[in-house]
Amino acid sequence: SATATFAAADLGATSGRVMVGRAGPAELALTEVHRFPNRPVALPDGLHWDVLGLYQGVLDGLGHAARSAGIASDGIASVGIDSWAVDYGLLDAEGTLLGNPYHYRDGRTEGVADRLHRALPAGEHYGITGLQRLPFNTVFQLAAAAGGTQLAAARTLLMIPDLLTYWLTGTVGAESTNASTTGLFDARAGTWSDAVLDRLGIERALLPALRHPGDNAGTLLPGVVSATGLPASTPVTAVASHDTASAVAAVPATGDGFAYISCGTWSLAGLELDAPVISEASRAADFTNERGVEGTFRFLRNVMGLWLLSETLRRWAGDGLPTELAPLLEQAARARPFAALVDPDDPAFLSPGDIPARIAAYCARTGQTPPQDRGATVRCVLESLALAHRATLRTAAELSGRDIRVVHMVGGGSRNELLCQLTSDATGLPVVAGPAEATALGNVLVQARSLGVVGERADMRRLVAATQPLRHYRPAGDESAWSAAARRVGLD
Ligand code: LFR
Repeated sequence: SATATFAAADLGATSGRVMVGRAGPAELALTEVHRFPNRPVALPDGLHWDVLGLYQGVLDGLGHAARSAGIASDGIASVGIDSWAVDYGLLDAEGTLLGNPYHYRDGRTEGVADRLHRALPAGEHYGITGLQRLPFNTVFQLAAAAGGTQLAAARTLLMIPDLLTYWLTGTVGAESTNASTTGLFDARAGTWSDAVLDRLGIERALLPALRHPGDNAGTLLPGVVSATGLPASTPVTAVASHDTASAVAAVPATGDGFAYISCGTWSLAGLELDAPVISEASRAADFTNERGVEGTFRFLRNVMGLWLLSETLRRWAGDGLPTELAPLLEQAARARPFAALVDPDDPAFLSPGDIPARIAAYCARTGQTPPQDRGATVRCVLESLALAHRATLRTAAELSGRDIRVVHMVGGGSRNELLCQLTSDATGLPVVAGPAEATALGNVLVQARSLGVVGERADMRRLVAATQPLRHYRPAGDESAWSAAARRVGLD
């Protein structure tokens, strides 16, 4: 089967992009045709996504894709959309969006999980969903909205990629990799959980029928055709619409025994499994069992990730300081090792704000001297992340009974050479870094698979490994120094 051209829209927490991807049995190449900022908006009722702006960005990007594919002459074979998980829009009986979707970092879910677990105990909830307890899981957001007028008027809940798909095609569905992040989904059965819905008094009708990666999600509405110049017959394909699921689909692993860290705003660190691991131990360690392509499970934990760095840079930019990354990373590389360490998953770091001040406060609270300059602050963030990567992968191996022989770092953070080297040093494992655009590649590959131009998961991975530039790191330095550092910050 021949090569084909696809459009992949990938929305991240700080920017969205539309890529044109060429894929075939021996070919895989991406071109970015449009990138636009994703800027959350604080309203009096909380922090929101500008979802109309994002949709417009997708339309503009599809217009660019249509024009660039026109040059390649075979046109766009299909369109796919992925984004972060958990967040949703509500539609009323007429299919109109009710209000602006909330940002998962909005503070209104504080304390909600504890309240909800009085109605449905945490152990029982986890036993069904296998989902790690993050304060912003969809189920907790819905509990925070309970009793409000919007939820009362709502007839349909759509996760962000499903909402954008609905605007493109008019079809309603719930893509399964994203549905598995809601806390309303039965991990083993792979369906919405009637047990959870009943216990929480959530109407079953609110949740659309499931779609799976590769399913057809309709063709373009007339307004979309005129806005983009794409033919009306262009299909939208349900990809692994949870960005992490797409990224893991494109991990260039060529054998077993691999772990992955999808490094972006978050570090999603764990393993791909054929069956979920749902036990008291996995719950205590806060491991999730989210759905991947081909019925796989992503057994992982969310580590706070490069959010700590990007939010630090945002603060420094606000102070008028230079925030070019390369010189800061050079200073960090020269800074004294293990001078100050934090647990990146401390809840203090979750909400937007002055991260350098919160790091200093954490250090003061734990009897450490706070980082004295900006290089030291960046070093503190990256070493702390490497320690969290190490702890998370060790726990994943232990809980699943798997051996890890190699760590694949994918996503934008895989460009950060210092983070990759520190992760290799901390884990004592070889690290393969790249591709940085794993999510968009996974998006394209699932579309290509659906059209039969590439094979199954192992073939997709071989194709990524054969076509994308990768960087290799070997563990260096003194392992015992990392053990001691891990003990110091409680990450052993
Ligand atoms: C990564 C991600 C994570 C999810 C978080 C919030 O972009 O999708 O997998 O836990 O964002 O949705």
